[in-house]
Formats: sequence, structure tokens, C-alpha cells
Amino acid sequence: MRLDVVTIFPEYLEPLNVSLVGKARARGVLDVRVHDLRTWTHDRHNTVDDTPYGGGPGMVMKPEPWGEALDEVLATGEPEGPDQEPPVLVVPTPSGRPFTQELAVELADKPWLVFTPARYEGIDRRVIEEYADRLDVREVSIGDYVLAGGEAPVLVMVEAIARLLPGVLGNAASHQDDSFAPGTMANLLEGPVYTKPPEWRGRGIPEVLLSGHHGRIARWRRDQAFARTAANRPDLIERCDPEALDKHDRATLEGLGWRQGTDGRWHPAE
Ligand code: 6GU
Repeated sequence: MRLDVVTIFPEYLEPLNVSLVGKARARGVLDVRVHDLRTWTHDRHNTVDDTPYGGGPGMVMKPEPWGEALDEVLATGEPEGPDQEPPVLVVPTPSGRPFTQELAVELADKPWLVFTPARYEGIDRRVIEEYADRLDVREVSIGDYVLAGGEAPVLVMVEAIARLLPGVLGNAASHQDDSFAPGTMANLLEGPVYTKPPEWRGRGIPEVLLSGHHGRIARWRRDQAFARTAANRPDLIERCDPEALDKHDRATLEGLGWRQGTDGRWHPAE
């Protein structure tokens, strides 16, 4: 997979040289190219921003450097490479659609992604419109809080996507039961995990994990997942498909103080 990032802070993307993503690059699974937006300015001060039309606080990123940068990056697509199709343009913005595991899975299947993290109040709207005519453009937010720029969201999204690529995680099964993995655990958070030693500071580990009884272990893990999800993300329980719950799941939820409404959905009891 090829990834391009255009930014005024190339050094902010240094973590892409480290750990999982760094190793994927070293092994040739990922081709990451970080570009300095100021390369495509032509004035003495390398100006990338200006005051907003209509007034108001903050600054807006000028369209011309973005246009020249994106035209040049797009023109480097090699007809024989993974970049033979035009890229998906991922525009990080707090006003975008939520970045979810589902979107990570969708983007992990694309051969080429171009990210345009912005600073200030964002990029002149005409840039997004210009490329939306030619490319699949996704405006994406990583959560309900405001960051100073899109660089940290790019690091977040690239890590979420890279770990899904074949051959990046040691064990292909490691993301099968991720919290939020589509299918399997049906939107339950993962429960607690333990390793050696069997006793630490007087604390043992749940007996069932030592039993070697795979059925009982799987059941216990699912119960823990329900308990954690009900406590930390009740919205996920309320949204879940009631048909996906077996008799034991329903008993677990009732034990946690949940009740099934007339619509079949689960709600915390009053
Ligand atoms: Cl993608 N950008 C900024 N600046 N803030 C955010 C965000 C993105 N997602 C959540 N907050």
C-alpha cells in the first residue's frame, strides 16, 4: 500500500518510522511518502494561510499550495505500481465523518491513500471540491474533541489501517477479536487479559483461565466483555442486535441490571 502525507510539519510524522508501521515500511509492505506543503509556496515567507473571507477568528489554509502539492503527488502514480488507480484522498477534520474500525477495514483494502492534515481553521473549501470531482474524498474525524491539527489523526488512522494489512501483525488472528471488529464479538469491548506470573503482589488470576477448558474460558471472556461494555459503552449494548445474544448473554445482561424493552432492544433498568 502506498501512503502520501502532505503537511507543514513533516517532523510530526516521524513516528511512522517506529514500531509496527516502521517495520511494515522496512519490509516493503508500506510505501510512505511525507511531503512538506511549503515546497509548493513561492513567496519569501512560504505562506500557507490567510484570513478568512467573511471575517472571524483564525486563519484558513490557502488553496494554491494544496493544489500544486496534490497535482504533483497525484502525477507520481506509476502505471505499473500499487498506485495505478487514483488514490483515496483522506482529509482529517473535526467536521468529518467518524473514523471507525469499519472505515479502517475499508481503507486497508485500497492500494493508495493520500492524507492532507491541516492546521489553523482548515483548508479553503474549493480544494476539497476540486479533488472530489476526480477522486474518492473522505473527510474524517477521529473523535468528538478538537485538536490543533490533523497530523496526530493521520498517525492514528495510519496505525489502525497498517495493522490490518496482510503480514503486518505477527498473527493474522490477532485482530479477529478486536473490540469493534466487524462480525465475531458483535461490538463488545474486549475483557481483561493476564500473563505470568500466576501471583503478583498477592493477586492471582481468575481460576477458569488455568482450567484448560476452552468452552468455559470462551464463555467467561464473553461475560467479561459484556460487563466491560455495559459499564464503559452502554451505547454499544443499546445498539446491538438482540438476535445476536444467546440465552446466557441475556442472563448476564439481566444480572448486570439490564432489561429488554418492548422493541426488543436492551436498556439499563430504571
Ligand atoms: Cl481529524 N482534526 C482535528 N483538528 N481535530 C480533530 C480531528 C481531526 N478529529 C477529532 N478532532
